[in-house]
Amino acid sequence: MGVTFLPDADWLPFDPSPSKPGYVPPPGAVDAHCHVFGPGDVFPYAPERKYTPTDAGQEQLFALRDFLGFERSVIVQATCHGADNSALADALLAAAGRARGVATIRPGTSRSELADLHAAGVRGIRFNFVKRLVDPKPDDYYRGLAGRVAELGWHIVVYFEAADLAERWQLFTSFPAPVVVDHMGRPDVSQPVDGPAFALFSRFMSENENVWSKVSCPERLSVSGPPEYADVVPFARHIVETFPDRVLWGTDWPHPNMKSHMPDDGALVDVIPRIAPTADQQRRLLVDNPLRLYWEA
Ligand code: 0GY
Repeated sequence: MGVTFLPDADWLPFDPSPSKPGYVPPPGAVDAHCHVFGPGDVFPYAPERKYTPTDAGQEQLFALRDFLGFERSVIVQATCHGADNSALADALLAAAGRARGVATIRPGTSRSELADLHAAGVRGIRFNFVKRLVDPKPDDYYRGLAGRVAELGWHIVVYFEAADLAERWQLFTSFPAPVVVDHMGRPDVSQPVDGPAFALFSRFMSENENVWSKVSCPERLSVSGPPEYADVVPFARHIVETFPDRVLWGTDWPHPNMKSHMPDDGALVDVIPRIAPTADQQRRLLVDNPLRLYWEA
C-alpha cells in the first residue's frame, strides 16, 4: 500500500446514493465528462495539485454509469493527478472499450508514452486555464503540445473562465485539431443569454467550425441552484439548438471543488431533456457526437 491522502477539510464528497433519473438516455449514450480520483494509495495525487479530493475510483464510476442509463464514458484527466495519467489509463483498460480518455501531457512526454495512451483509449489532451486549478502558461507552450497530438488525430479540450476567451482568442482559434470547450466556457448566467459575453462565445463557435462545447455542469454555473438549475438551461439550450452536431454532455462526476452543494446525479440527467428537447437533439448530443469524436476518430 502507498501513501494515504487526506481530502481537503472543506471537500464535499460525491453523493453515494443519487436518485434514479426520470429521463432515460437513448441506447449507446455517452457520459462525455467524468473523472477518476485515485484511489490515492494506488495512484498517488500529484505533488503540484491545488486540491486533494476524496477517492472516486473506476468501480464507482462504472456503477454510476450503469445506474444512470449510460453505456460509455469519456474520462478526463483531472488536475489533482497532474500529468501522471496512470489512474486514467487503468480505468480505460478496465472499461474494455466502453471508455475513452482525455489526458494531460507535458513537453517531456515521449512518443512511446503517447502511443501507450492511444492504445489505452486516449483521444485528446486537456489544457486547463483556470487559475484556481493550475498555473497557466504562455501560448507557445500549448501550441507545441497541440501540434504533437494533432498528428495522432487527437483533439484538444480547453477549460477556461469566461474572461479568458477574449484574452486567449488567438490561441484558441489556432489549434490544428477539434477544440472542445468545457462547460460552455463558464458563462456568468446572471447575464442575459443574448448579452455580449455569451454572444462572444457563440461567435467563437460559429466562426470556428472545429470548436465544440460541453453543455454540462449546471451545478457549477447556477446561481438559482438545484435541482432545476433553471438559470443555466437557456444557455445550454441555445448552444444545443445552434450547434447540434458539436455538443457533448457529461455528469462531471465526482464533481470536484463544489462548495455550494453536491449535486444529485439523477437530477443532473433530468436536465438533459430541458436543454435538448427533441429526440433528435438528444441522440446527437448523447450518442452520435461523442461516438464520432471519440470512437470513430
Ligand atoms: C471539472 C471542473 C473542475 C476541476 C477540474 O481537472 C480538474 O481539477 O476539471 C473545477 O474545479 O471546476 O470539470 O471537473
